[in-house]
Order: sequence, then C-alpha cells, then structure tokens
Amino acid sequence: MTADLEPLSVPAEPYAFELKPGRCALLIIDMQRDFLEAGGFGESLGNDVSRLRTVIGPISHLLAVWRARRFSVFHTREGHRSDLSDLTSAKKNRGRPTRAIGDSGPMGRLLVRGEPGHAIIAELAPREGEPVIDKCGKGAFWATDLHAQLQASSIQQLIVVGVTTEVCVHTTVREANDRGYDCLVPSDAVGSYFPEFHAAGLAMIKAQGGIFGWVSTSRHVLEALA
Ligand code: TIU
Repeated sequence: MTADLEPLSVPAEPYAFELKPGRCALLIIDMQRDFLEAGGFGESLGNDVSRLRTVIGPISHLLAVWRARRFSVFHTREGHRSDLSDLTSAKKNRGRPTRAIGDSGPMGRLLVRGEPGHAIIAELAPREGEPVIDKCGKGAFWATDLHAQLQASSIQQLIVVGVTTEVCVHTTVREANDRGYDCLVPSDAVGSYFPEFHAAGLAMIKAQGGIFGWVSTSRHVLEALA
C-alpha cells in the first residue's frame, strides 16, 4: 500500500474532501444477496429489493480503481451464526415477519452465515486478501474487529458505500465518526429501499458543517484519482 502521498481534493458537500491516498479505505457495506435479491431478508421485511441494484455499477468502478491502486478494501456482511446465539429476540421479532431471521427461504436460511443468501453478490465478490467483516448488528464496528484492522493498516479515512443508506451505512458512518475516521459517502454508491430516507440520510451526514462526514459522487472520487 502507498501511504502519505499528496492529498487529492474531491469535490464534496459541505466542502471539498481531502482524500489521503493510502490512508483511505473503501468500506463496502452488506452488498449481499439477502438485501438485493428476491426471496432474501430484505424482501421478507416487505421491501422492493430491485431498488438497490443501481449501486452495483458505481461500487464496481470504485472497487476496480481501489484494487488497481492497491488501496485497502474492506467488505462487510450482516448475518448470524447458524445456532442464532448472536441474534437478539428484539431483532428476530421486530416487524412480526412471516419469515424471520433463521427461517428457510429460496436462498437458504435468512441472514445466516454460510447460506447462499448471505453471500456478497457475484459482481462484488471479495478477492483473496480483502478482509470481510461479519457483523450481527447494523453498524460495522459494533462486536467486530474492524477498528483494530483499520488501525493496523493506518487507515484514517473511509469511503463508505453499499446498502442501505439510512440503516447499515448510516449506523457505520456514525460509529466511524465517533472513532475518529473522516467518512465520505458517494451518493450514487449507496442505496435504500426508500428514496426519501436515502435523501434524508445523505442530508444528515453533510449538515452542520459535515456533522458525520462528506457527501459526493463516485464520479468525483474517480476523477480525483484519475
Ligand atoms: N432493512 C434495511 O434497510 N437494512 C438492513 O436491515 N441492513 C442493512 O442496511 N444492511
């Protein structure tokens, strides 16, 4: 990895993001079949999962550049142990779903590690050497060693992409912010089942002088790196 190169200015809101090459990881949140494909956990919550597919292209482009530059890439997956010992009853019962976490569906048991639905979609499959953080909550820092792994790689900044904007992405950005990371969220590389929550989630990140971080687009990030 290349560290301490000159910062690159990425046009962003509320003001330009000074991207530090080699200190900035791409953190890809929960791009799993369970959230993006029919028959998975996202659909069991009553959502139109087709809405999330727009993020695949922008994330693929960012990922290709991060890999080509040998910058750090981290993937996360939301899911539970097969014995569900890490699943709280609050999470299992929320929404009174007809099919709950751990129940069987067309892609195996919903949101259970190792099941087909738990896998990251083929387009964004992790490569050997790219850490995959398994998390049982919405935030990627809670009950994981993500912070320790980022510290070990001297990462100070995160480009956070994936799904969903107002749930796992937002929770992770908030957790990262409190741990001292500068986060940039490309608006086209995060997606939600709810357009209004997507817009509000991004607005909240950049409000108050960037209370949680910066919002930009994948194109602006790619152009800064070109
Ligand atoms: N339901 C919803 O919008 N999201 C989640 O349950 N998990 C993630 O955001 N990954």
